[in-house]
Amino acid sequence: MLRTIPHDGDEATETVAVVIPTLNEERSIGRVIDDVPVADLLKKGLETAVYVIDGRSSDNTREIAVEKGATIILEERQGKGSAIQTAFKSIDADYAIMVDGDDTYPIDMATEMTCLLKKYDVVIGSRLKGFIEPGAMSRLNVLGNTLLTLLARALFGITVTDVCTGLWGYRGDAVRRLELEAHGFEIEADMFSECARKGLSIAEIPIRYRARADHAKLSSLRDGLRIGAFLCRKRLMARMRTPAANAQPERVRTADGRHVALVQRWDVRNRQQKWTHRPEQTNVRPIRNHWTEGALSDPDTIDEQVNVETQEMVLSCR
Ligand SMILES: Nc1nc2c(ncn2[C@@H]2O[C@H](COP(=O)(O)OP(=O)(O)OP(=O)(O)O)[C@@H](O)[C@H]2O)c(=O)[nH]1
Ligand SMILES: [Mg+2]
Repeated sequence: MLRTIPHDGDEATETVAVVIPTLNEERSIGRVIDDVPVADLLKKGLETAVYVIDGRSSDNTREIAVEKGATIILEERQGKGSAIQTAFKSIDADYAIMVDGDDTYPIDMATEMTCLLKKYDVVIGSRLKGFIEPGAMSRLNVLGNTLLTLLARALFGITVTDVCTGLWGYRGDAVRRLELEAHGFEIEADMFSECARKGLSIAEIPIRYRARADHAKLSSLRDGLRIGAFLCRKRLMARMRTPAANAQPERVRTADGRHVALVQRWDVRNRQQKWTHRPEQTNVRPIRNHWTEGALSDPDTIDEQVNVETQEMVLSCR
């Protein structure tokens, strides 16, 4: 059930779900919920619902979250990834913003993120492109995050600068297309590789990263190695799952509201899964006659492109 934070005035036409995974975050959860820019979002026509996906906290996390107007979803299974999977299956909103509950990420940037989500499927808040406050991230973690990001880029061919960030924004359609499997701290690597596999367009905004008031649940070395191994496994599995020549067409809505039938194709050169329309099943005609490499991050060419060699038409699925 969707429970929205009360507001006065402006009319909302779309919805945004703010998703916060928590495990014993009583020291910070109140501030995170307070910082959700409900009024600003409403001015942009967005009604906000805050969901706290709690993994059996033994402190007052849930009580505080309820007091602040959030909806609690209890996740019995362990791990941040389990919480995110449950949230993404339960919510049905036009946009979803995922943010950690330890008050280290600027959730007040949600409005800016939803603006970008009008053009992109996914927005990532990048700490490494932004500013890391003193004491917020150890040198080991800076190194680990940088190495994991370079690995993700090399494996999936998409340029992002902070693959492990805890601040992500999604269009609702994009959330429904993710096939997530990670239960622990590999969830961001899973989200990233799914975005790559599904050919979703990704934008980044630089963010300020704050220090945690409490101790972290993540273990730098153990979880870092797990995340690296997860990225490699996902890449290998993606290779084995291709090409999907006999895949069933899927009906999706493009940015301008049309419905088109798409089938999966494997784009060997870019090592990514693309979505290719079947001309006989749609009335969509190519609007461009060139292939733009790296176009995943270009808002002006993202909607429809044609590979002149194969005559495949690639659409972003919004
Ligand atoms: N539901 C649920 N949430 C969790 C679990 N483990 C961690 N979280 C939440 O996931 C978010 C990220 O966890 P952190 O411990 O901050 O991990 P991190 O941000 O990667 O590590 P730091 O940079 O050291 O803070 C926080 O809001 C946690 O409360 C879990 O088992 N279940
Ligand atoms: Mg944290």
